[in-house]
Amino acid sequence: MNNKAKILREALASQDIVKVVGAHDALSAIIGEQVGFDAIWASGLGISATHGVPDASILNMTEFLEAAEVMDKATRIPVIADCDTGFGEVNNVKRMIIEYERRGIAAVCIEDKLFPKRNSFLAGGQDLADMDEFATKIEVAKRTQRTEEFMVIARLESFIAGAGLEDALKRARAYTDAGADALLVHSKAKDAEEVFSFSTHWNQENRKKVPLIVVPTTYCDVETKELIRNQYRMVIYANQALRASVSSIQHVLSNILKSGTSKYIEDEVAEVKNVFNLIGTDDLNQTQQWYEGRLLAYRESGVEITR
Ligand code: SPV
Ligand code: MG
Repeated sequence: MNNKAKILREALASQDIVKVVGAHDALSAIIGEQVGFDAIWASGLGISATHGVPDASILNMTEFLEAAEVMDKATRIPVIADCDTGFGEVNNVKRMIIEYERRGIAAVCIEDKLFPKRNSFLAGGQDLADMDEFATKIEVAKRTQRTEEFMVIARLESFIAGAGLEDALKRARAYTDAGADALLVHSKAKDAEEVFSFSTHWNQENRKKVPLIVVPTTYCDVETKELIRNQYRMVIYANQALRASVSSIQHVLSNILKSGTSKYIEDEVAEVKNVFNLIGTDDLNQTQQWYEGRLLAYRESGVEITR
């Protein structure tokens, strides 16, 4: 059984909307969990950025998987892995599913663009994958998974590529028929009209009702209650943690150099104690204390530790 996938499915079944935060490393995932998000999005952009490379299929599957696993191990909430286009063709998707599922990742998301993909917000055109080829990737993914709970999310890039609502709906039908457990409807519009037009049309169709997911980056003024009203069941704040750390580090470091002291930014940065708490230092100390007490007890009783 995949416990975290079960948790994710239960959240989808019981909550109005599942709130997911994009993370780029273990620490951002820990903070996301601490402030109350339901799940982690192991962001392709975030992981690429922490490696200092563009979000353009530069890192390989193993590098993305390791980063997602680090986030998973550091938290108790489910991790949804951004797997770009599935790292290649159908046999790459097959291996991807085996590896991600084995490491306890709750869900993977693949997008219907061509390899090598480019980040959806980059200027210039985007090349969509052939619909039937992508549907077959989804089908092979679902046939490959070993646990019932593991989820495969199909990401629709029709709006990103400028292909429009009809294309998005047609692809959504093909991908859900192929077994997709959820649909991520991506958009880089300035408002949520596009993604809302999709959900309105999609929900009018008498089809399998898979959960719909949004990533409100460019239409950042949309509110959770509007997403719920428009039948979205999961929201991913994909890159706000990454952008927050970039702007904060830029501000703090340049201030230190400019002013020749770190005193002006001292009140703005987290205390070291706060960092210690986030990375489980209390637990480490407790284990050490327990160990020392135990050792003393053995020594005083004269019994040798044999186990
Ligand atoms: C990511 O976080 O890598 C995503 C979401 O795929 S976005 O960059 O917003 O397209
Ligand atoms: Mg991505």
